[in-house]
Formats: sequence, structure tokens, C-alpha cells
Amino acid sequence: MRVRTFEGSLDGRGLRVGVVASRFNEATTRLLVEGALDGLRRCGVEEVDVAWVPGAFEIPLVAARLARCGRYDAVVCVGAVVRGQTPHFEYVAGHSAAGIARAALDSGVPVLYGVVTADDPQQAAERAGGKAGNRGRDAALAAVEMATLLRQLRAEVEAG
Ligand code: INI
Repeated sequence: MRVRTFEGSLDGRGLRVGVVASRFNEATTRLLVEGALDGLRRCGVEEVDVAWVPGAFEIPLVAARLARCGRYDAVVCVGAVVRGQTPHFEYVAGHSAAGIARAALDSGVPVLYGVVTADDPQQAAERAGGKAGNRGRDAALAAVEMATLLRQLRAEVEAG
């Protein structure tokens, strides 16, 4: 029996990454963008484009556009949906998550979910560089891992 194992790495050299960031709850989302850029820089990624959209609801359209265009090895999405501020929390958060997942599946390009969903602004801040880490940075590292895994699968499995 021959068993092959494939795993991505955090070596992001040569990767091009798009970031989609939403402005709603901007104090938090700016920290998520900083976390994502820091994570990508530490992985050696040199080419990053950041596109800003109004809110988390608008992230999927732009994420799908970037994922499809052929320029990027991965797309990182960051946003902040805070329950306390919106009665339609579930719709905004649900649409955003489902659309981000669909952008990845439709394009075949990793589209990562770095959207914070929180009960209140304090909890959101904790997830944007506070005591609960930085979701933007987590998504950036996952982007590098997924992009390098797919590159490996392309080279070693799909090529026969
Ligand atoms: N957008 C967010 O990113 N976070 C929120 O918490 C939020 N709230 O509270 O409503 C929010 N709403 C805006 C939404 O994403 C769209 O931009 C808007 O509905 C226009 O389509």
C-alpha cells in the first residue's frame, strides 16, 4: 500500500494574496487588516492587494471577483459583525459566511474567513489583537497553508 500525505506550509514566498476588508466597525477591522498583513509578511508573501467594502454583507461579491480573476493564490476576508448593534446580525453574518465559502468553491481558490462575529464591541476587540488573538492573522496563515497545499496537489496529484 502506498500512502502519500500532503500538507501546506507557511512559506508564502512567491504567493499573491488579495485581502477584502469591510469598513463597518472600522476600529476593529483595521486591526484585523493589520493582523492579516503582519501574518502574510512573516510568511514571506510580497504581493498583497487590499480592497475595502462598506460592510460584511458586501464581502462575498468582491471576494468572488478577486478569487476568479486569476491573479491571486488566496483571498483573505476580514470584517466585524457585532450582535449588540444589529437586529439583522444573523442575516449579515450568515450571508457573509455563506458567500465567502461559495466564492472559494466556485473559483477553486482558497477564500479565507477572517470575519469576527461578536456579542459586543469588547468581544470583537478581543478577537482583533486582544486576548483572543487576531482573526485576521489566523486567516492569513490559513491562506498561506491552503495556497501552498493546492500548489503541491497541482504539482504532484493533478499532473499525474
Ligand atoms: N456590517 C458589518 O460588517 N457589521 C455589522 O455589525 C453590521 N451591522 O451591525 O449592521 C453591518 N451592516 C452593514 C451591512 O454589512 C451592509 O454594508 C449594509 O446592509 C448595506 O448592504
